[in-house]
Amino acid sequence: MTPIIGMLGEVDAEKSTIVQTAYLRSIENAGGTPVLLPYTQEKKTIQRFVSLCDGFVFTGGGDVHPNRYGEAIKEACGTPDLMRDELELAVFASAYKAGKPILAICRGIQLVNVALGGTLYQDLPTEYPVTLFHRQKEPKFSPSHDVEIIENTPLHTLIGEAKMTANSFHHQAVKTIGEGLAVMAYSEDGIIEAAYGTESSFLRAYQWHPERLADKNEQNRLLFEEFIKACNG
Ligand SMILES: [Mn+2]
Repeated sequence: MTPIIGMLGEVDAEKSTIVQTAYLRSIENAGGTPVLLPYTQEKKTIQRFVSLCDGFVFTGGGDVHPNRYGEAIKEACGTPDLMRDELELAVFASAYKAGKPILAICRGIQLVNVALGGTLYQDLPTEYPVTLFHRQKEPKFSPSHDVEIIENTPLHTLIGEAKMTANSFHHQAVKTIGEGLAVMAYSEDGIIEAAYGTESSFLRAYQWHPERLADKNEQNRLLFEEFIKACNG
């Protein structure tokens, strides 16, 4: 039986839930069966969804509201996604407590970091001396800046190299890291690009979009294969 992977997608103004096919294809290619949680405020639905799924993917999208990490919203912050914040923080708390594998991508790393007590840069260009374009102009399937992998981390064990290929579509990033998380990759200009859970359950979080690279790039494909393997365990 293939593991059932619970997908957290974008919620639009009409409360429709959307997930981009690149995420679904990456999960399917790695051997998982994706299912999407439609937007809900119903606690029972969330609990049943968490018990049903073998693992969870928190996908990209809009900004987490800064009040979730104790800051007033600044002008350069994007429009916060309040419905997603509420739903995803509830799903994360429940899934994390249950010890189920979690893969967090782009907004996902930010959401997970905030859920674990960390903070974010609300807007990199106005708050951090970036020297790279973290909002690349090239298409999503084109690599941009590499990331530098820290030794003695799960990513280093998985990839077996000091660098890997990434793309970059973010204006926010992790500022202070949450409790139970540790950094496993930085960009050349010092932005946290990947983190993992140091507690017992499998938790991997990436600031870039591996789902857009996995088709053609073995390193990025491995991220999904590692996750699905954990969900099978
Ligand atoms: Mn980046």
